[in-house]
Amino acid sequence: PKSATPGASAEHFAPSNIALCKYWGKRDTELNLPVNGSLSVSLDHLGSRTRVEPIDGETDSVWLNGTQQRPDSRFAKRVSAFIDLFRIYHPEQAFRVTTENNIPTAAGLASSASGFAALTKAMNDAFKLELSDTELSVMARMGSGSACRSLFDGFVEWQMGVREDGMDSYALPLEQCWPGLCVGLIHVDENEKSVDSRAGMQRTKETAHLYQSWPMQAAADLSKLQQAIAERDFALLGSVAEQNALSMHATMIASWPPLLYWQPDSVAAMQKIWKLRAEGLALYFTMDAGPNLKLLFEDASRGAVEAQFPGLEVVQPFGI
Ligand code: 2P0
Repeated sequence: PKSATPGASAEHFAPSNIALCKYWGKRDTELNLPVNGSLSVSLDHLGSRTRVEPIDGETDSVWLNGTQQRPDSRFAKRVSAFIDLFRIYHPEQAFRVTTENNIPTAAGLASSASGFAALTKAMNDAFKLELSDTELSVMARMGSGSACRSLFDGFVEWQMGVREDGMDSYALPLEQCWPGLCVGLIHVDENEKSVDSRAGMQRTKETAHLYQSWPMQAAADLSKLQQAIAERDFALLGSVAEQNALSMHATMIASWPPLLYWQPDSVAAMQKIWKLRAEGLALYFTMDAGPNLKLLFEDASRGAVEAQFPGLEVVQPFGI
């Protein structure tokens, strides 16, 4: 950051994102530097709206979905520590931070990604820092790794980088779009998960020998996804995303204590998808650190998919 003026109020929206090649494991836990590159698609209107207002007093006041968070809660401390990164010229300035998510919190729908991305944009305005998109992505990454991807719409690649200071570890939007691509959200279970992604990926890296093969899987999947997007090859996109998600879950299951985010309904949904696919429906899934599946299909199959999964919430990141 160059210079800064005393804080002003600011408000921004950032979309949630679903990774087709997952971020799982850090080479630096302080800076959120990933072991592997990842690639996601942003969820258009689903995400977080975050407002920051300078306030008198010594402590930040953090509100999430209408509820004030205790100052000593993990969430409020994480938000305040993140604002400290922007507060270097005005360390005394406290803020009220208000975040509204229109997605289920902590159910594998990455609300921390959209939340920290929106907060990054709001703090950039509050202190009139005029950071570039790349600098914003670096800052968002330090709040939550996947947040660096939520700065952008459409397909987004997070380049892992090689530098120790992390200045080359940020996300970039891909130029390609894919009209008609659909992401369907199945709500298996919206309860808070017991082990969050941050702890889960650390446990996996420390305890699962299987994790050693993960960087190779991710690197191969990343380049296949780039090819699938460039050639608009849906079978390739779907199959690579599904295998990548299941490979990540294999490393989780091989951790100790084991990390199995699946519920019986998650497995039932997988079996159903595999059966439908065998019958000719072009339908694939991905999953994050939670029990909910995200379906991948194209607009031409939307009617058939919705008939099989009543109540499905469908997002078309690039329109029809
Ligand atoms: C992803 N996940 O690529 C992967 C797939 C969850 C499973 O990025 O510790 O909340 O804040 O950097 O970003 C969720 O991890 O972790 C995540 P931190 P984050 O979407």
